[in-house]
Amino acid sequence: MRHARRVTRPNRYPSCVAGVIGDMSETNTVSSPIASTSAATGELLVSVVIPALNEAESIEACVRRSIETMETHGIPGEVVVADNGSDDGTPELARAAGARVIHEQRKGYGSAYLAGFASARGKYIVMGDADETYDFREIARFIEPLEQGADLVMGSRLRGTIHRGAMPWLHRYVGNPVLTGVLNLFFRTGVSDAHCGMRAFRRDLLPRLDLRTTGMEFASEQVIRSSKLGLDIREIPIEYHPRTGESKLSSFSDGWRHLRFLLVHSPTWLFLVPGLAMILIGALVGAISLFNVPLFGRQWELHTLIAGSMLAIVGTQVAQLGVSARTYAFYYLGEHDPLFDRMRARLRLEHGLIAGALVFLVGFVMAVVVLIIWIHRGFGELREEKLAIAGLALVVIGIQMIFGAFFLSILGLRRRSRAVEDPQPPVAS
Ligand SMILES: Nc1nc2c(ncn2[C@@H]2O[C@H](COP(=O)(O)OP(=O)(O)OP(=O)(O)O)[C@@H](O)[C@H]2O)c(=O)[nH]1
Ligand SMILES: [Mg+2]
Repeated sequence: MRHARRVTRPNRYPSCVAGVIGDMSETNTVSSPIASTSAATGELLVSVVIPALNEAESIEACVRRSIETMETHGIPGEVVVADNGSDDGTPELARAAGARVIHEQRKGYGSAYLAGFASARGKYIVMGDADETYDFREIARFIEPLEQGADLVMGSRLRGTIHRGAMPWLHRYVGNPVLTGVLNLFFRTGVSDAHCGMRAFRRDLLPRLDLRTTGMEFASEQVIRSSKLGLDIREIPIEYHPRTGESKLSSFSDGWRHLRFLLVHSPTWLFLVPGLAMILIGALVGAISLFNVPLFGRQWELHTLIAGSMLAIVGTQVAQLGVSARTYAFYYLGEHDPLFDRMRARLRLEHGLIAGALVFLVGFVMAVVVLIIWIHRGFGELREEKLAIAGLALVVIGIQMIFGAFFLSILGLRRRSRAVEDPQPPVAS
């Protein structure tokens, strides 16, 4: 472990990551404080859960190393191997090495972990791959922060050491940093290596974490859910070694599953940010054309206005989906959302209806002006396309806003029926 280093630079993510624990040499002794705690309570302190799919070459070493490490540190523990129908003897080898093997029918890394967690009995669960990439002699380093109050301890390969050949270039410099960057942009977890497979957490948190994903995106789900619950997440730098056996990770399909998971769990970034950007750009572009503002030395005519109107209409639809998704998450998924909560207290259905009606009215007046001009010209030739297009866009947007407001109100019905069952102080509807 001599390459593992203590990270002394200022914490980049002060919001969640409470600390970076130092080098393994500090804890790799028999007199570890962990030993005395567990001895005092007599409970099973650690379950090492290892998902394994055809890892015959390495599973024994992983199980043995885990058991030896726990013995060395006096940690009462167990090793659970979660198998998914390996056909190379992995379960038999794991059992012979001292693990309890469980079989999960549903395929996937996440499914295997969920089954392993369900059968684990330790106070803490240590997670790690069956391919010798992670060093199970580091178990004690993961447990110590948990004993000091952490909820989730993440290994960080990017802050530790990635040995030559351990991670393909594409994952090292593109996949992992980009997906971790997106994850932190969306969810502000403060974790530097969100896909690191070696981690440890308190088992009693499982019901609150409510993890569900079945594939490799399970790694992201656990970090995001922990962060959303405001748990104490800490990181320790670890080493990452070249794999034994064949990788089960598929760069593009698993990368896409991760990205898809991040998007569908962040209505703000999936809908609201692009929707509002489209409305803003559409309105700006439309106004430049409608009011004949010269830009870049030329006038912007009908086609510009059509493009601007389209952007504004589509943007309104997308933003409205975002507001609906956040409303849904708030009422049905129990997600805490301070901004939404503030808006909910101030805005009623009627506010949405009035805003929609006003936008509709402006558009309608534009259409009436076009009609009047036409009548004045004796129903002759009419060249008021700009006013007609802008009016049409505003009428469409206004109608969308009116029905969108009703839809939000329908989503909120659940809150009202709950209030009937369990009377609470009145809140604005
Ligand atoms: N039971 C079970 N285990 C799986 C499944 N998919 C992956 N695993 C295990 O999960 C761990 C992680 O998979 P890996 O193939 O190592 O993926 P990775 O660590 O992201 O990629 P590498 O860097 O190539 O190791 C390994 O122990 C696999 O054996 C699965 O469908 N079922
Ligand atoms: Mg691996």
